[in-house]
Amino acid sequence: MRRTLAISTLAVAAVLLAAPAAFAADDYAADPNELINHYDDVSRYSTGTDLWRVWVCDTALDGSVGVVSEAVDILNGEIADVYDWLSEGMYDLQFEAGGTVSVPTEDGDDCIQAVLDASTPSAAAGVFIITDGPGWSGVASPGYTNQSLSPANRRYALVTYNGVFSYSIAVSAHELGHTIYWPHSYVGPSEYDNPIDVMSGGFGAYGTLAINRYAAGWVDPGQVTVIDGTVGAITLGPVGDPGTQLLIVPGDETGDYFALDVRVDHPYDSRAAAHGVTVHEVRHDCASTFFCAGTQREQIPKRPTGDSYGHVLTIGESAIVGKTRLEVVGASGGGYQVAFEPVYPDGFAMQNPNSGYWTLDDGYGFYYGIPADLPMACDWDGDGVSTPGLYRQSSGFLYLRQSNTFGVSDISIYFGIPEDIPICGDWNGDGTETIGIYRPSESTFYLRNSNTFGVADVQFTLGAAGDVPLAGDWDGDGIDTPAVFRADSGELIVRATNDPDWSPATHFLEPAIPAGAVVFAGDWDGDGTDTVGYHEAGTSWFSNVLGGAKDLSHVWGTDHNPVIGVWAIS
Ligand SMILES: [Ca+2]
Ligand SMILES: [Ca+2]
Ligand SMILES: [Ca+2]
Ligand SMILES: [Ca+2]
Repeated sequence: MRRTLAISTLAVAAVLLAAPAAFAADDYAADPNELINHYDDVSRYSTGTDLWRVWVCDTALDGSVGVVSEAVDILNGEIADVYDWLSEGMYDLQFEAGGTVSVPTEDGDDCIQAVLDASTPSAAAGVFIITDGPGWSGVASPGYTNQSLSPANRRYALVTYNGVFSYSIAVSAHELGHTIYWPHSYVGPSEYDNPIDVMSGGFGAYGTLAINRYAAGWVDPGQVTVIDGTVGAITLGPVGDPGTQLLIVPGDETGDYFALDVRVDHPYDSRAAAHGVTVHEVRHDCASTFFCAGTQREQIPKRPTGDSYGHVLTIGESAIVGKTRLEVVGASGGGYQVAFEPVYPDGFAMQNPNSGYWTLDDGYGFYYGIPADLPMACDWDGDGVSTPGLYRQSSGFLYLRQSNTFGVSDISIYFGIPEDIPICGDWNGDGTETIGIYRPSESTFYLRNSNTFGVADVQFTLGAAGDVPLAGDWDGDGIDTPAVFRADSGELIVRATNDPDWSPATHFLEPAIPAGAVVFAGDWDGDGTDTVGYHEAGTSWFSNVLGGAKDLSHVWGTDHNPVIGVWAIS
C-alpha cells in the first residue's frame, strides 16, 4: 500500500465564507497577553466538552471502511486521552456514532458534503469522517464562526482508514487539532517538516507547541512570561506544570514574537531528540492575509532547518531571538532553567597595521600584535565581550587575547598555512566564538569549535578565486556561518548552516560596495542579525540590512584596519 503523509487543511476557505465582517486585522484585545489574534474565536471549542459524531464514508475506492462503533471506541480512548493530557483536563473530547454514507467518487470533499447533508442537528459540534482512502492523510476545518453546532457550523475532520485503525492514529489527533484552530508549524516549503509537533511532521509523538495550548485556553495567561529586555533567568515547565509554560520574546510588532516551551519525556511525547526547550517564531501576517488567526497563524521553528531538531535547545545550547540571547542553563523542577540577556550591538574598533595599536569606539586604546598581523575580534571565552585575535600569515599562528589591554596573547594556536585568511564566529551556537580560516587556493573554510590546537571540526568549500571570506549570523539564529563577498559582481554569498554535507547558499546583491574596499560584517543595531559594510579612505559605511544602501558611517583616520566587535555590554 502506498504510504502518504499528505495532511492538509481546508480551514481558510470555510472560515472566510462565514462572517468576514467580524474579523478586524488587529484584534488582540480578547487575549490578556495580546499574543493570539481572535483569542475568543479560536478557543471557543477547546474548553469543556466537545462532542463529535463519527461517520464512515464508502467511496469508489475499494479500501477498508471500518466500523463506526469501533472507531468511536478508539477515538474515545487514546485520542481523547491525548487531549486530556495536553489540556490538563480542560478539554473533554467525546465521540458518538453518526452513520455511514456512500459516494460514487473517490473524492473526500464529496464525503464531507454527503455527511453534512445526512446529518441532523444535535448537541455535536462536528462530524468526524473516516474514508476508505489509502495511506495516512486527512483534512479538517474549524468551520464557520457564526454557528457552533453541527452540521450548521460545517466543522469536520476527515481521515483515511489508517488514520484511526492503524498504529499511526496521530493523524486523527492532527486533524482534530485543526478543528480547534491549530496551524501547522514548519520551516517549509513542506508544511510537515517539524518533527516535534503533532501539527506538523511529528506523527510519532502527540506533543504540540505551548502557544497552541495557550491559544486553546489550556495555558493560563498567568503562566506566560514575557522577556522585557533585562538580564535574568526563569524556570520553564512542561505540560501540567503550574508555573510558567510559555516564554515570549517580543518581535517587531504586535502578533510577531518568539515562543519557547519545554518538552520532556511522557508516554505521549517520548521521542528523546525532542526533549528540551523549543524555539518558534510566531507571526500573524495580517497585512497580506484577511483572516490571520488560528490555522493561518505562522509558527516557524528557529533555527530554520527543516526535518531537524535544531530548534530544540538542550542544556548548554543558546539561541538569539529578537534582541535577546537565550541559553538553557540547566534542568529545574521537571523543566528547564532558561537564562536570557539582551543582545549587545557591535561597535567599531580600528587597528593601526603600522604600529599594532588598537583604538576602540570609545577612544580607549592599547598595543597588541606586530605590523602585518591580520586583526579580528571575537568573544573567545563566551563572556559577551569581544577581544583581539591576530593571525600571523607568515607562520600560520593565531594569537588570541582575553582582555582589551596591553599584553601578550593568552592563547596561541597553530592553525593554517601562510596564504590563509582568518575568520571567527560561533559556529555551533554554544555562545563562544572560535577560530576558522579560509584557504583561497581551495575555496575552503576550515572551522574549529574550540580555541585550541587541533584539526578543523568542520570544513567545506564556498566561493571562487578572488572572493573575500566573511562570517556572521546572517539569519539571526544564534549560529555564525561563513559567507564570501565577490567584488566584481557585488554578490554576498551566504551559507545557511555549517553542515558540511549540504547547505543552501543565498546570494545578496551588495551594489553599494565599491571595488577594492575592505569589507566587514557586524550587528550594529543589536537585532541579532549580521550585515555588511565597507571601509574606504578613512570612513566605514554600513547598512543594517543585507543588500541595503550603505548610509550609516563611522569616520576615522586613514590607513587603519576596521575591526568589528562587542566592545562593551554595560
Ligand atoms: Ca570575551
Ligand atoms: Ca561556539
Ligand atoms: Ca545563522
Ligand atoms: Ca543587525
